[in-house]
Amino acid sequence: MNVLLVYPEFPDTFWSFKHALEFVGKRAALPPLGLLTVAAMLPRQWATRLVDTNVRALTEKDLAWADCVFVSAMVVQRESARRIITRCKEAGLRVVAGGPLFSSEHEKFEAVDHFVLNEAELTLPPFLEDLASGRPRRVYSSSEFADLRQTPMPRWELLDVKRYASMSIQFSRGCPFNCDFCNVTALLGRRVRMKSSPQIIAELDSLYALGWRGDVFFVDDNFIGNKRVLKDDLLPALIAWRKDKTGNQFFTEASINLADDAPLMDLMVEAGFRKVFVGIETPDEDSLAECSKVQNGNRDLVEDVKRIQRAGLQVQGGFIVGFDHDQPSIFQRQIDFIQRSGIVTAMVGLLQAPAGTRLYERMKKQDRLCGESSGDNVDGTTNIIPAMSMESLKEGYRRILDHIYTPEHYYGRLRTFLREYRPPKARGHLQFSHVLALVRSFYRLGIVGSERLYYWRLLFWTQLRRPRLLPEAVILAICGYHFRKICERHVT
Ligand code: B12
Repeated sequence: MNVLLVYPEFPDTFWSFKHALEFVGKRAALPPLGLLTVAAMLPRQWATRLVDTNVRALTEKDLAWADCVFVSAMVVQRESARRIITRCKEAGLRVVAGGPLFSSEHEKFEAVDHFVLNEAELTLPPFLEDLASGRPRRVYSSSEFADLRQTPMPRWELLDVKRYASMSIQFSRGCPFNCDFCNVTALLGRRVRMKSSPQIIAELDSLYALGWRGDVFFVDDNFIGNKRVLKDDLLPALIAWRKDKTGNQFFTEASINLADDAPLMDLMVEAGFRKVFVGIETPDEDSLAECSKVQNGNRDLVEDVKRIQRAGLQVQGGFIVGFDHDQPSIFQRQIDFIQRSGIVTAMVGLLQAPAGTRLYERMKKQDRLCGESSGDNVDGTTNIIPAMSMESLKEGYRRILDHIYTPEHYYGRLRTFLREYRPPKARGHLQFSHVLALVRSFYRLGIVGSERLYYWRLLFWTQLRRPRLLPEAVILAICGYHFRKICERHVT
């Protein structure tokens, strides 16, 4: 059996980092880890080939080679997934689909032959058995959650790693918190399930053996979901692993209570973590209570962010407007919060209700759903009829984006961050792509860009005050260019 694993294209969004990737000469930010993991669960005698359409086109030759196609996608890839499925069916191929898009809304994809939903560790084996006996069903799903200690090592060798800005690895699934707009607890549960440290070390060894020295994203829903295991087991193992290595910096996602645990932050930094994405959502206490984001309530969130930055971790933040409790002042409050916190990579979105979430059920009951969620909450759309008028919401949202990404405020925030951030002393690993990015940024941002004045001021300021942070300053200036491009395009 020849199996073609196909990953649909991401639209041009905040998260695609497409305009920043041009600077480093890469095609995609991250690889399709779900498909790489599924590939490792297929019978050994099957031939597998991966086409990540974010990196290269799906060709007629690929289709002619294949007997069967496995497609994976998130909701945000819906349209590209549809086009790929149609093409594969026209080529007479059997199509098997899995991943978060299909687990959330498989009934909308009539052309697919088999849905292998939820976690493949549980649903793929029965599908493969039935296929072998010639009686495969159309839908395989499970309400159980998998034991990640049984998850095989992803087959990274199927990738052309040079085309990616970062690699990804997964230590745990699930999140102990229960924010009502988030898909994670619906898809993956509240119990944090973990791989063992030896599994993670073996995965890192395998990436290192492939020659990977760049960033690695721990794609956990909440990396600090089980702090005890991190402190006693995984982080000491990572620290030992890194002793004789160069490169390979880590980043991840975690909840804000990370700021309460200085020893944990120190261990993470020692283990090689440099960035953490935190769902801040809103400075408004009532809105936090509305969405059950209890972990963010009754805290000084700006001070929390600064504590994490001072520990040596750059904070990226997610923000949301459109809660029922949001007053007209929320837009300016978000702007003030973002600017004061020094969160440079601030992803601000409109509240959306993805199918399967508690928010979706609440909105349905109140008859306030208008269509399906686009799957990308930073594209300026929503499927909720907001409490304030849609016009005021969109106008206020536009105002936030117009403010925080303009060169004046973006570069100002960047400096706030550089002042606060205490980077760890660590051996860097200079890559050709970094030199390329620097040279391209000189030209695009420093010569032809409208931000050139701010760019050179930042570089001189950093060289004078925080010379060790020059690489961060350049990378973040490049990200700012991407954010501005997206703003111009997406928000109407
Ligand atoms: C890494 C990640 C990203 C990366 C994407 C990298 C990439 N190339 O895929 C980045 C940071 C870019 C990203 C962005 C976004 N993401 Co994201 N992301 C994740 C995260 C944290 C990990 C994904 C991952 O690698 N998992 C590890 C693999 C092993 O798991 P998996 O892919 O689910 O695969 C398993 C099963 O699903 C199944 N499976 C998967 N594919 C297939 C295919 C077949 C054929 C079969 C049989 C089985 C199968 O088997 C695997 C093993 O069990 C998940 C959360 C999560 N825990 O999965 C959210 C998640 C996928 N993202 C989500 C969202 C909403 C987004 C954003 C839209 C955020 C936003 N702004 O609102 C953006 C959109 C992207 C864009 N460019 O616009 C949602 C998706 C919800 C949905 N129903 O689609 C998730 C589930 C998180 C959440 N909050 O709910 N994301």
